Amino acid sequence: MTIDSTALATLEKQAIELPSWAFGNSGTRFKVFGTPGTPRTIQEKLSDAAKVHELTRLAPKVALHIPWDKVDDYAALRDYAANLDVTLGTVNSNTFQDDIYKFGSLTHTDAAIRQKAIDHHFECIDIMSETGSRDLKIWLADGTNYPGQGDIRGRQDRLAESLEQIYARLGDDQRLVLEYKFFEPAFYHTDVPDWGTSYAQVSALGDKALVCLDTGHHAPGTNIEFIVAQLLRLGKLGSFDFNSRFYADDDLIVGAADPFQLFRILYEVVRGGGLDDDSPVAFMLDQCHNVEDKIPGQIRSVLNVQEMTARALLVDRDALSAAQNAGDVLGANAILMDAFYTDVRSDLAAWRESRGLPADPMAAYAASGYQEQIAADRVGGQQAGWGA
Ligand code: PSV
Ligand code: MN
Ligand code: MN
Repeated sequence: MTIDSTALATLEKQAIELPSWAFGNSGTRFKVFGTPGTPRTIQEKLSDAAKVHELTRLAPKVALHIPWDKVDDYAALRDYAANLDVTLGTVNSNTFQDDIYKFGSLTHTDAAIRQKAIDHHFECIDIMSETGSRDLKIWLADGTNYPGQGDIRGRQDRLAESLEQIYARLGDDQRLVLEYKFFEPAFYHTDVPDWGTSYAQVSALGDKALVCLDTGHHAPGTNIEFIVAQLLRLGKLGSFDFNSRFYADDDLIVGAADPFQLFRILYEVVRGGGLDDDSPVAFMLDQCHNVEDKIPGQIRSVLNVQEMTARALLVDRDALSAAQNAGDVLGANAILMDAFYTDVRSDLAAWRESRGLPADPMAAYAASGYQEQIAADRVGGQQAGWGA
């Protein structure tokens, strides 16, 4: 099986947004290991992200997290990014690290605290207007640890009211994506635990509100591709946070833990029109690199998405639906598996070369001298997030 020209045209347009925080040092609650060359500023994070894009042409946008990436002049940051041939993407809000949000943010019982959280989102929307970003991504740590601790129903109602105010502030070309996560940091209940809750909340808001699906935010065994198919069918899949997991919200390199799952997800994306020109779906990474180098970690990630997209595009959909309609269980399964088992790496390498890109972006990065340069230039790099 080879990748045909229609598939190559789709692959050529593929864009995967990188998270600024992936370039900072991160770790577990046990230890954050430092890495030579870690960026000290958002400008340095942008230049690292631009390197990933330069070598792959897959990563033209960088997502910001506020306040981690706060600056005085966002118009200047926008220009800075443009000079590096990248643009500023999704703005992620953050109501999970301040003491006042200990018992919730948009769901809090105290109207003054809810207002503070709403104001933070207003600030994010103002930033989006300056950076030219389309999407506001909201992930809430809100939830409880013990049965009875909070009024689950009341919290939903307050969430809906808070989101309504944030939604009303969006510009015509701006959107809100609501991310769900089944647990953590709250362990008994989370206020937006699943796609159904996110869907119910964003549906009440309007067309500019959609669901964000983070692949690491489901219970083990969840059929994520089914959720993808359903949200695409409903026109409410706004974005992906791609990463992979073995156990909880591991934030490992996408496609590392279960390449087949990534293939199945991307097949449903293709099937549901998620790669079409008018698709509402934004593709983002939400990863942290605890022990591996960050820039090659991001290069590996976007290449994994590209490879699995290429394999998903190889599925012979006519033959598949014929087999499905004929009740040919094993035939249909074989058609899907044939595409999954096709190694597209050498075809993609040749295609990259034909476009003036390195055949092997990982090797090209290692040979570029960039890592040595940043290690020498940057002293005292940042932690992802909290140290930023
Ligand atoms: C929460 O686990 C999450 O996936 C959200 O997207 C946050 O904004 C992100 O991680 C960064 O910590
Ligand atoms: Mn996420
Ligand atoms: Mn997460």
